[in-house]
Amino acid sequence: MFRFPAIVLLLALVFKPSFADEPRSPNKVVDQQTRMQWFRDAKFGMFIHWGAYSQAGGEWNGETNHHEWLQLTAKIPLAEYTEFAKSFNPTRFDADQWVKIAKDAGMKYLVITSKHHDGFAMYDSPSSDHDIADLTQFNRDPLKELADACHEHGVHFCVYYSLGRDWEDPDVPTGRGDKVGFRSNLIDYPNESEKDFSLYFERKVKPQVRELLTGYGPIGIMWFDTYGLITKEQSLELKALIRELQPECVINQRIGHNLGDYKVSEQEIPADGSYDPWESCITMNGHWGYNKADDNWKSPESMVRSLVDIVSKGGNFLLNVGPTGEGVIPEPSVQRLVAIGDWMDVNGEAIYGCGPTPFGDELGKKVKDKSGKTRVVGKLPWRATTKPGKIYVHLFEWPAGELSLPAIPGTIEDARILGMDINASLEVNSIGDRTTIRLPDNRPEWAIPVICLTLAE
Ligand code: H79
Repeated sequence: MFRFPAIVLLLALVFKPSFADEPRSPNKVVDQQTRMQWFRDAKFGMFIHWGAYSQAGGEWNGETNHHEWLQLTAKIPLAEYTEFAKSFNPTRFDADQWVKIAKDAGMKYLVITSKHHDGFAMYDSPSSDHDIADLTQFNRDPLKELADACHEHGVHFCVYYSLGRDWEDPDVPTGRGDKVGFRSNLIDYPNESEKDFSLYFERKVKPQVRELLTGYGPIGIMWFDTYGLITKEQSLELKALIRELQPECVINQRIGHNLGDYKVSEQEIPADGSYDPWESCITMNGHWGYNKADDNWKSPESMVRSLVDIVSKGGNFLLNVGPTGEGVIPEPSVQRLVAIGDWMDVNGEAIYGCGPTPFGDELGKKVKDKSGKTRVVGKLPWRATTKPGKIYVHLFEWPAGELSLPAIPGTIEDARILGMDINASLEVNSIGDRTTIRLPDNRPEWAIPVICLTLAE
């Protein structure tokens, strides 16, 4: 684990004056900052989409493009889906191994689907019989095992919960206007107008959120998805319940009505980091849940580039794996995580606990094309992250001869490449308002080398 106690202290000093003149209750501000601190420093987490649907590997009646939405996309009636769920028996599931894979990749938190849109709970839920304990012969609680393994290995254990969709419960209306019912189980519960969200909220959501926050030790994040038709009062009530049970627990924005602690971006990286704090969740291939036909894997290099891009914009990267119905993280995912971990071993200090770029021009500019669509033009092939006294420049391409940077906020005392010979200080020159750094002819053999600039006090 990378730890930076001195930096945390410095940051606290740096931030203090800006909070001092804000008209908020001091206790509340400290609480929020304390709650978010580990999340801000962590930067990199593992998302796990795993449920009864994983058994199918995306295949149903000859179609191979299904995923965690299997029940809906393959139009499976609840009784049939429930029968199918009964055969879920992930005998090869090994929580310690999963946590080790995440940790070795440099991930500091793990978010597992406790209940996806199918409404099937992946833990022993006292308030529902639509769960792994009641339906299957798998006589274990995977969430308990993962929570214990995470807590033992110092990884923040977090849970995903599908809030506004549940295809088992009869009272979950979805959509508005011409989209009424568009994500509902209309096979078993065709009458949308009879559905009463508050019945589902009281019967299933509140009890299950309580169970998750009382039975599994500290929960790092309650990661809600698709808040759907929840009212503001209900979101507030849910938030109060979480704050009461675990005041330290972070809540993502999908609790609804902008009441969460941070914003989520799904399958995309925003052009800049204009909101704060935030997280991008992204798949390694084209699916969240296991799809055995999907070989469209992203390269480790492109995923490291995403991580760097996100951190340079002040965000976190939540990278997904979709384990099989047997409980195995697919080998292509494991291989990629190992490669990302190798990069993190050398360059982690330029990621963990880092702030966003001190520059900004490298992110490009937003322009609207003729059809009114926004595009980003003029992006440069590098990103920057910061810590007090340091600027890290991550090179997506190796420039010939020298790297030219915009004006540096400070004087550079030393420049070197992380992971290279400790004595190999690089030559720095200031020309006008630009700074150039002379690079060695032989680039490091790994992708995305990082130049660490140390600034004079
Ligand atoms: O859990 C994952 C998704 O199942 C869930 N959120 C992430 C984290 C999600 N629920 N709704 N949505 C995402 C938004 C809808 C996405 C869609 Fe699609 C993309 C609808 C059509 C294209 C997914 C892919 C469903 C059909 C194809």
